[in-house]
Amino acid sequence: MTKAKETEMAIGKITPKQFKESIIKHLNSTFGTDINKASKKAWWNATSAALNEFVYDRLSQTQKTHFEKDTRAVHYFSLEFLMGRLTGNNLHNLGLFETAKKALTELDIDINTLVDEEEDMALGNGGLGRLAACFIDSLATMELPAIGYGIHYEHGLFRQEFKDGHQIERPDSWREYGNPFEIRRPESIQDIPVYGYVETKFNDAGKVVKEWHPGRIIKGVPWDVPVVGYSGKTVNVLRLWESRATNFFNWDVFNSGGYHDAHKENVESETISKVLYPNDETDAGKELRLIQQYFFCACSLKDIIRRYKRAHADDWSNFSAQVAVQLNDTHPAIAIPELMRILVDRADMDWDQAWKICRETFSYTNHTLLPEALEKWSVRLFEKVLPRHLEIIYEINRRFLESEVDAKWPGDNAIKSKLSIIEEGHERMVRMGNLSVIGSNKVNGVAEVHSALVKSDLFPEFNALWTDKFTNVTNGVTPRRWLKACNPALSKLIDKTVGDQWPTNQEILRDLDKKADDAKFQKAYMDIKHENKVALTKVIKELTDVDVDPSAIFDIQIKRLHEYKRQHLNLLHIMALYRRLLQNPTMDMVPRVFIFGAKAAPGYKLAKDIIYAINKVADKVNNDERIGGKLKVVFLPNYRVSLAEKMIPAADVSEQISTAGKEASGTGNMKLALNGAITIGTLDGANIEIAEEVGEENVVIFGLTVDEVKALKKQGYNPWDYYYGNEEIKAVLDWFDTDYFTPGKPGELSSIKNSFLDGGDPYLCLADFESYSEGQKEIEAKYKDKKGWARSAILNTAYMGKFNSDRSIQDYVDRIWKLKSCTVK
Ligand code: 8GP
Repeated sequence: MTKAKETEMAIGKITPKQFKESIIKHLNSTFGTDINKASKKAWWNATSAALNEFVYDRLSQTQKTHFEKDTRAVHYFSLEFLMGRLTGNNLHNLGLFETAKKALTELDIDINTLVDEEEDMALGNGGLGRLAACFIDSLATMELPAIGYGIHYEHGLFRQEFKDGHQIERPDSWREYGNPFEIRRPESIQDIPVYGYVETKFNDAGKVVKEWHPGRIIKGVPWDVPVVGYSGKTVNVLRLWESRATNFFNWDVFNSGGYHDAHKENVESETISKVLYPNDETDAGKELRLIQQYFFCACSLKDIIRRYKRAHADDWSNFSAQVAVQLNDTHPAIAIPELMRILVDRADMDWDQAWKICRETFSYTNHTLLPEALEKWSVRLFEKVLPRHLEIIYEINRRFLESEVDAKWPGDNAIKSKLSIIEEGHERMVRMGNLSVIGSNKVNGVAEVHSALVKSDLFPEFNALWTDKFTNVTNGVTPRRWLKACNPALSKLIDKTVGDQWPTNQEILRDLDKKADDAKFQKAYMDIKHENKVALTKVIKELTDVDVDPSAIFDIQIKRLHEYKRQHLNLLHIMALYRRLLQNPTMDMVPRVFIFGAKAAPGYKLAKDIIYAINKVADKVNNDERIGGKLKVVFLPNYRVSLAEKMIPAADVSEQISTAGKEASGTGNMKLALNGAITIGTLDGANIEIAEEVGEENVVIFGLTVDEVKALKKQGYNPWDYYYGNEEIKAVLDWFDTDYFTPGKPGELSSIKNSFLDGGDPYLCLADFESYSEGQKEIEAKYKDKKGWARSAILNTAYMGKFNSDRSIQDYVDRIWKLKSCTVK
């Protein structure tokens, strides 16, 4: 049976006419309007409600089956889930997209306009959060029992605007007018303690016990977002916790005239789920952040235990056989001492037995090696917010150092202090990375090279202690969202060529290689690329008022703004190209549009300066008639999942130019290559594996390798050598000090030049510049060979099977979770 057929059976047959009737019914009886006066939002709401009829049915079937079969499940703990929009995704996964499209067309509504009504669910910053979203899509698609746990932020990642080229942050109010894809579950509310003190006392049996007297209780209200697997058979949930005050209103205080005081506790409690921290790869280090982490972990563990007890009562012996918890980075590491607290203090379990359960339950994924991202909390703060957890951490640490470390390195205090969860120093700190490794059963990095560096550079002693603990799971992306839904024309061409089974078995795309040299197929493939570029051209015009030519090379860099990702290396090269054009306006050059999308953390000054510089260079270049439109630069504001879905299908070139050793994996690199963009990249993260899979002749690799970066740093890197050694670099850097791009305001861009020179160029942009510039020439030469380019693009689509999130999830299942799929009737 084909997948399409199975889907049809799973959700029951529904005709466009029936779907249309359902939409009208919801318009009338759910939203109190009618087809004559419904707003766009009302149409979208009614369509979502019609769609949800199928979702809820499958959701309860799934939950019933998992309960009856008492399945082992994985619980994905993540502070971030960058879901994007759900309407189109859920329609596709249920096999209802075409049906809905027809139904809406009959109602004179364009489905693409309709789905644009949905705000992105931007409960994440970047790679880590989007990976979590791809993973829960795969888990449901592969019919694996799984729950995502996170925070129901009232405001997701800020909305970015540009004002005179500067980034301005505005609040994101994604659910201001409600959101049809979440269900509040008041029946599963949890009470969470924080602050207070610990009392040591004797219990009736004369044993020393600890009692935590919390200073405050916060209420956790769960919201469930259904996660619809492709084919719609399994619908798992993403459970997100909203914080509320327990004493909703303090009437005593209110009656005595203290209105503000009465509100105070309310406000403080609700602040916890108010807003997502907008930092990507940096540590916020704030009290509220620690409370956020504890709040969602504690709610989730209570929820898991409540569910476990329904089937197993007070028998804990099966707990770790039933429950796997994956810690998405160290952010949820506090779950480890929390489970210990529940087992030892509440369930009265003996320490060793509790510790065994903990270690069997948790696993930890590391997503970055950047030191500024490795979380540490001051002992002082811990003592204030989570006093009992601090004691438990001390005890975990004492036992670990005295038994395991001392057995391996007897008397070696240097190693002990390195592996200790507590960092001694001026301010004593709790190292969440060490806690995560010590309390987990497996630790994984997210691409081969990254996992190797986790072992060799980040945790070498831990690796010596437990070699089997460390493993790799290379990231992946869901082809349902990142090809089928976002690139419908290419998907149809693929369906026609290799059949329609590829969304659940991406290896099938490999068969496209037979068509890579077929002139007719090449034309069809490149025509679609062109149409996607035309569509993006309109978006660019709308967002920036810049006209770009769809026959130019669309060269795209989309990712968070960070020095290590080197958007400023891209900028240096753009300025060099511009300069070459000014010196030689008749220079033979394929017109190129450089397209950026990136948000900078609000407190990251240099990142914001880079955005400003790109915008200023763009203004100048785009309006300079001397260069005859050969070069355009656009920075699209408010980069987010839904904008990525419009940009990726239109990309010719994918910029993956991080300093080698810094980008753990990257996932945008995978989405772009899957949609036929040619990568220009360093040998970093998953780029290395992409090059292996698609073939070195179908990517352009440049720059220093991980080992060369290390060697250069060791030998002493001096950016001034490149400044004085390369006339073009010098000229471009000096340009930043002038007012050429900021008329009347010289020096506005100097911070960028300074970062390269006085700042020491920590990410080696100058060292890699020449090689990058050569790489860009290679891109251009390749592009001129139309047939060769089409072949490479097709082979990129064909050979990306490995980077499918279903494969990643299968690796997690095999190497870490040992989970079995479960068919839902
Ligand atoms: C990112 C990595 O930078 C990226 O290479 C990788 O593909 C992605 O994780 C998924 O594994 N890391 C983060 O987004 C990250 O560390 N963010 C945390 C601070 C929020």
